[in-house]
Amino acid sequence: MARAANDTSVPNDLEPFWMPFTANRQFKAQPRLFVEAEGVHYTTSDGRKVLDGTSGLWCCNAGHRRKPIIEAVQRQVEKLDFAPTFQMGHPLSFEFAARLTQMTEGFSQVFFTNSGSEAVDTALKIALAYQRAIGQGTRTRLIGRERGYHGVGFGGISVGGIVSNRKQFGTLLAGVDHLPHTHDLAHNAFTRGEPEWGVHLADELERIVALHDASTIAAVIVEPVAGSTGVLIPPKGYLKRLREICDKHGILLIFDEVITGFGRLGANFASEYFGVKPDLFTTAKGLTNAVVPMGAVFTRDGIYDAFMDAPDGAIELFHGYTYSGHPLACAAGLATLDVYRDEGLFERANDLAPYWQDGVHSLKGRNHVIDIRNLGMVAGIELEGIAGKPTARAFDAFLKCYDKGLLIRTTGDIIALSPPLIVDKSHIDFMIDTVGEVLQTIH
Ligand code: PXG
Repeated sequence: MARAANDTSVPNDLEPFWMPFTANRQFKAQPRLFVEAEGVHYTTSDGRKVLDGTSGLWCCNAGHRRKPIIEAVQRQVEKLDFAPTFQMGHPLSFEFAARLTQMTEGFSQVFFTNSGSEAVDTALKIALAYQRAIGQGTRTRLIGRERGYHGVGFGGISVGGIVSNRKQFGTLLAGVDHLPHTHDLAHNAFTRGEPEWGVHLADELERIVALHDASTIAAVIVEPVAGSTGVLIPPKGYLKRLREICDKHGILLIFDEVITGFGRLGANFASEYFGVKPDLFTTAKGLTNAVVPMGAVFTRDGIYDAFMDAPDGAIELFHGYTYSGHPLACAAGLATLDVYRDEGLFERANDLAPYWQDGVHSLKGRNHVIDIRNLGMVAGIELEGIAGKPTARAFDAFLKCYDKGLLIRTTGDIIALSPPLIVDKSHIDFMIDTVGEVLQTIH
C-alpha cells in the first residue's frame, strides 16, 4: 500500500490484533483500512472514498459521523462517564427505555445489553426464567432454525444454524432443536419481496412439538429476515403461522431483530412490518447507530410482571452486565432516535424500497447470478459458486467492488447489500452499476 513517511494512519504491526470473522493472514498481507467516515462514505487509508453499501455491518442506519449523536455522547461523557445500574441508577437509562417502549405497542420493558449476541443470550435466559416463573419449569428446550444467525454467545450459536460458527466449539447447549430454513431457489428464485412458496415450512414446528412434547419447549427464536446467512426473506404467512403454533402450545416466540430493527424494512421493527407480534425481541446495531455498542431485549406486557411476585427486597432476575444501560450508549441511543424521527428515515427507507427493488433486480442476467431477493432496504444477490472453491467468487466481487469504491458484504457466495437509510437514488445507482460491472469482470 502506498504510504507517506509521516502517515500514522497505517499501523506498523498488524499481528497483535486477532481479527474477528476474518481471514487474518490474507487480510494482513493486503490490508484494507478505513480512517474516516462521513454520511454514506468511508475514506480509506490511501485517501479513497468508498460508498458504504452495508451500513458498516448493518448498523449505521443513519449514516456516519452524525453531529447530533456525536454531540450527545460528548456532552454525556463530560457529565457522567459511568454509573452502575446494579442496585443504583442514572436517569438516561430510564429515559431511553421509556422512549424505546413508546416505539412499540405491547412491549412494556427493555433489558439493556452491549451487543446483539448478549441480547440473544439475554432473551433466551428471560424466556427460560419466565416459563419457570409461571409454573412451566419443565419447558427448557429452545428451538432455533437452520441458517439462523444469533450472534456468537453459546446460547446464540446453539440456536443458530450456521455450521462453521458451531463446529469448532464442542457440544453447545443441550436441548436445542432446529426448524428447517426457508431458502429454496427451485421455488423462489428472483422473487421481489416475500416469496409465495414456503409457508408450510412453519408447520415443521408441529413436528418438533410432536417429537419433544410442548411441555418441554420454552421458546422458538428466528430472525424475521435472516441477514448474515445471505438475506433470506420469509415466505408469505410464515411468521404468522409460527406465531399461531407457538400460541397453541404455550411456546414463547422470540424475534431476533438485531438487523431488522430500526428502519431496515421501512418500519420501526420487523414485527410491525409483518404484523406479527413476538413475545420478546432482540435489537442492537441501529439502536445507537453503532456509535456506542449496545443491545436491548424488548419484553411484551406481563413478562416482567411475572417476576415481580418475588419476596420484597429479592433480586427478581439474576442477570445483567456491568455496562447494561451505559450512560454513553443511552446518550447515543436517544440522539439516534431523534435523528431517525426528525429526518423521517424509516419512511424514507419505505419510500426508497421500490426504487431499490427495481435496481437490484435489474442485475438479473449478469454473469453468475442465480438469485436476487430483497425487502425494505436489504438485498441479497446469490452467485453460483466456483466448483470446489466455495466463497471465492463472491469474495473476488467484494475485492473488486472495494477497488471501485463500494463496500459490499459477502457471505458464502451471496452478496448482501444494506445501505444507510440516508442514501439517495444516485447512491443506489452507483451501487447497482458498480456491482453490475464487477459481475461482468469476475471469473
Ligand atoms: N443477531 C443477529 C440477527 C445478527 O445479525 C447478532 C445477533 C449478533 O450481534 P453482535 O452485536 O453480537 O455482533 C447479529 C450480528 C454480516 C454480519 O455481515 C452480521 C452480524 C454481525 C457481523 C456481520 O452478516 N450480525
